[in-house]
Amino acid sequence: MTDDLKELSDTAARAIAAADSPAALDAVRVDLLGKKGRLTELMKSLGALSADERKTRGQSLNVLKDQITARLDARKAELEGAELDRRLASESVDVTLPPRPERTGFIHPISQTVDEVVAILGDMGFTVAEGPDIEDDWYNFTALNIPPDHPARQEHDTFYLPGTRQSPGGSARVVLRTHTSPVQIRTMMAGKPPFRIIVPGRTYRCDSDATHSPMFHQVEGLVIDEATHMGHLKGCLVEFCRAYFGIDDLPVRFRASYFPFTEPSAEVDIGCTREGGGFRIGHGDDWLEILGCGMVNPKVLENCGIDPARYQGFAFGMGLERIAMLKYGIPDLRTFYESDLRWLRHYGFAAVQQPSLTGGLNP
Ligand code: 2NL
Repeated sequence: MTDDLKELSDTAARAIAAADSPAALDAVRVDLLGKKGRLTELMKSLGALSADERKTRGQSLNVLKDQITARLDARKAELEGAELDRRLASESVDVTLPPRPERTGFIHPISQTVDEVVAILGDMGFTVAEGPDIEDDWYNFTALNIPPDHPARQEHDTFYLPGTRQSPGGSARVVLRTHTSPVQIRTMMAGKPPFRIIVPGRTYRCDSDATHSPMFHQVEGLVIDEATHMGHLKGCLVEFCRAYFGIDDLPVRFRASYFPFTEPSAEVDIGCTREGGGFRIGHGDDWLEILGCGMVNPKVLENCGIDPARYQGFAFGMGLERIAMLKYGIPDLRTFYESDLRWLRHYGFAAVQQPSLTGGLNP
């Protein structure tokens, strides 16, 4: 290679190494190999040479061109790699960042309420159990000691689906569950005591007006063990009410009641003051009913194959819409199912923080 070509090779190498961006490198390429590039011009001047000179110089120019092209390619790959590293570093997704104010998703108050109830009762040792919405009348009524002529069993009150199926009591009619209790029946039949479960879920009744929806939600709880007594029921539910409403000294009273599946049975009221058309929860001379409970009827245990001489326990049930409306001041039951985004933005919850006793039920 002649001196002038060696010099061009060196300048080219320096210019390529000095190019610090793909654009700068492209400018170097054009300056060397473009239509009017320095190497291109040298190629053009070959025509003026003798055949012999043209051959040797032509070979040298081709070697130089290959060398420059290789250097350009290598530098290009280097710059692109660095550029990619820069982008990966600056554009990486930080999954721990809190959501921006423009977040659009909200947790529905029913889901929030389920999460809160699960956080409180989960802390006491309950686990969540689930079961089918489509049941039969043995699991939904018979096993629960609800007599054959009970009004709740009438077509008028319960959604019956076509057909029958085989169930532990023989042939049974297919129904949409009217409470979540059949899940507790299934849990007791499938396992061995002790049981400590809560069952949140959808329930269905033929009822539709300002305060009743044909589909609504319940959460029920069940504790079965060898020495479980009414003191446990009271302690558990007083603690639950106070934690759920966030009022340490919330007045709670147990009022005798009747359910076929519990004996004795009670309804639980919390203290409130009525003022104007509404009320304030926490103190005062009035009471507001919020749940039903009782000691599980021995007949129910027997129906599930559990020896009532050895095991006993308590159960409770409440409407999720009702306790959500009371806590969050939602005035109309029907709005829960209208899927109105303005309503959800108003009553919904941020989709970040799960309710917990330590982190807060509704942070
Ligand atoms: C209410 C009252 C209640 C139960 C539900 C239950 C379940 C089994 C056995 C015994 Cl498997 N009891 N559940 C007990 C008492 C009350 O619900 O007012 N619910 C909205």
